[in-house]
Amino acid sequence: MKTELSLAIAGVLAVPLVVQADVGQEQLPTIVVEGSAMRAGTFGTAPDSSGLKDTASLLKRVPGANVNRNGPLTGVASYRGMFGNRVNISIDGANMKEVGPNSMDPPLSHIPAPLTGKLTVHRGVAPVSSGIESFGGSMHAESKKGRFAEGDGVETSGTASIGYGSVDDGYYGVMLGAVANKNHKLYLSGSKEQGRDYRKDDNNKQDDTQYDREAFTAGYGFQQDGHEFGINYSNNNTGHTGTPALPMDITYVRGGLYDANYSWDLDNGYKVRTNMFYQKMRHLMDNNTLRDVAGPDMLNRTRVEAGGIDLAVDMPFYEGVLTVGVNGDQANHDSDSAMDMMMTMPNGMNMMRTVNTNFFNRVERDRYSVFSEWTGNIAEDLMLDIGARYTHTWSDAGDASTESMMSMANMDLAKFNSSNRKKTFDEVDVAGVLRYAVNSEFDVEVGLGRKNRAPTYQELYLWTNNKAVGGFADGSTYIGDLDLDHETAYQFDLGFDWHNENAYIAPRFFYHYVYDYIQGEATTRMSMDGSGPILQWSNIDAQFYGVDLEAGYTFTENWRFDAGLNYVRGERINGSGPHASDTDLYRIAPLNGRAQVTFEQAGWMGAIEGVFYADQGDVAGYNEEQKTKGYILMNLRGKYEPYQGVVIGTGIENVLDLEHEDHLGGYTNHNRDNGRISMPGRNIYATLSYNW
Ligand SMILES: [Cu+2]
Repeated sequence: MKTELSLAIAGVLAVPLVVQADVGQEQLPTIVVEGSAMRAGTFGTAPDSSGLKDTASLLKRVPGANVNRNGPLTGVASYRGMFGNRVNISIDGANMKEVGPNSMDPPLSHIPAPLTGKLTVHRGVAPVSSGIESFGGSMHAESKKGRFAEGDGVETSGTASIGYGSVDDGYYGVMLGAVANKNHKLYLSGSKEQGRDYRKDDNNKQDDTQYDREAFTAGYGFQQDGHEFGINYSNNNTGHTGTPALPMDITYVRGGLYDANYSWDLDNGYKVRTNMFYQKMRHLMDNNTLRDVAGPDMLNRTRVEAGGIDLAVDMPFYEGVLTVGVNGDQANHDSDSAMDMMMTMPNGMNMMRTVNTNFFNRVERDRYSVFSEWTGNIAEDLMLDIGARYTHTWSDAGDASTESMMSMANMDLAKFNSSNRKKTFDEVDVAGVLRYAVNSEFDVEVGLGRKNRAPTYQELYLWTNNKAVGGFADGSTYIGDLDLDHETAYQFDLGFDWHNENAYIAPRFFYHYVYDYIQGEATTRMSMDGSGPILQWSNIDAQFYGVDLEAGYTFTENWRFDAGLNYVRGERINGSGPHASDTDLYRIAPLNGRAQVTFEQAGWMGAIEGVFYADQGDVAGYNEEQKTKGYILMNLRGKYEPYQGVVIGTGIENVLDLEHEDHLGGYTNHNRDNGRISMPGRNIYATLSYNW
């Protein structure tokens, strides 16, 4: 049994029931759900239009997962009600840092979906080996890298793919080529995606949803006698791209990720795995290139420079494998904004002036972590995966500055610059999963965990009220708090999995209690734009519970039915103040599900898919979250493979052209008064791909 991410330190020892949902041809990213009953080809057997969007779109097909959609390329991963920095995400083994203080470039947006080879999601309590701060879950995306030759000669491999979608007149083109023998591999890829504002119904477009991105990767791989080495560079150049749920749009996100890994299989169960990354990105956003808003023109220029190193050793221990590892990373953030403001000059005249503010100056957040994990059989039919991790987080921020003449901003600034901003957090994570094969058709799994998360730099260092809060998109204005504690979650997960030759059903129940959950609390300040009280990040207590379920039935060789259902509830515990009785947490997906009937025969495939979202009335009071109406969408998908490796995909999404709003989407222009952003109307799409 081979680890899914053999080279990344985040690699997990494969457990007996890792099921690989190999979604048909290689042109589609493979979705791997660790510890899932998801059968081969459950959802996503047919090419869909997600090739025109980011990898995060794939999460809608993963039990318990979802996407906070802040823009066409800005999909923030959500898992069982937790999202953003609460979910650990690695890209090619690197824990990438966002250059945007408002998460305009969440990690899963770094590699376009057509260049993503595999997305792995840990279901239930994520093992400690899956990364530092796997607080709300753990996900790993890997880019396509070509393959080594199987014979003695030189072989080439690659992918070429194009696609078009009508709803936004969007297209993409992707090419990856690799030349390799059985020991060496060189590869190069490039992609381009572009689309206009999408149609939300017959006659209307949703403003601010155009997108434009180019990406390329290049790399080299080596394998011989148990040694594997790889070096990879991935570059992302996102141009004018809307993020309607945020106060500004992307003018650009530019930069790249260097990643190198090495592993050595020493036989007899011993293995060494290392991974290293370095990343440097620049970003510019503004509120007047793509959108037309009342109020002052603003722009914000940001930079990130980050790096990390991981090392793990696997060794046989009792009847299983013991892994011991260290992880560390560092990130440096800077952010400067400029706002046009009317100012009263000393002579009494009013003049429009540009006011510069250095919001985040030499902000640093470093993590040092060690872990140990054991996986093996403790009895016949009884598997245990148990681990512990210790993490030390250190963060600091340099002096901020502003040209603003507002007295409140200058008071905040003086207070921040005279405060001690060096913060350290020490955290111990533990996770254990016990899996019992009751018989060949029935498994039971119990998971227990204690997971921690240190505050983000925005939660600590946002020294005056602002909306750059990690893609929260709730329309509110926030202030940071230098006295925040880290969050500690106690997690319980119980899964059942019945399966026989023709059918499966696998429900999973979970309960999480979170001490010091970080959420906004009202201050006495009122925001100037009428969006209610200014909130400050604060520690509260919270609980999450719910169930996610997957099921399927194979009628005949050609006909199949698959379905999934997700329910999660998040509540504050022991609240006080004006919203004490209104305890629901923010941005929790309503009850939702999907069902698909698939027909497959001799190179042809067709599917009808129904997606359903219930009303969401359990909304957060503290940030005046708005309720949403439920909806049902119908999608039709087809696929035809005329020759080996050539796949034509086509379909219609939202066949009935229903105007609908997603509870996890935000408000137009980050303003609750504008109502929620509409999701795309009917989309007719076609894709063509060739793999060799
Ligand atoms: Cu931004």
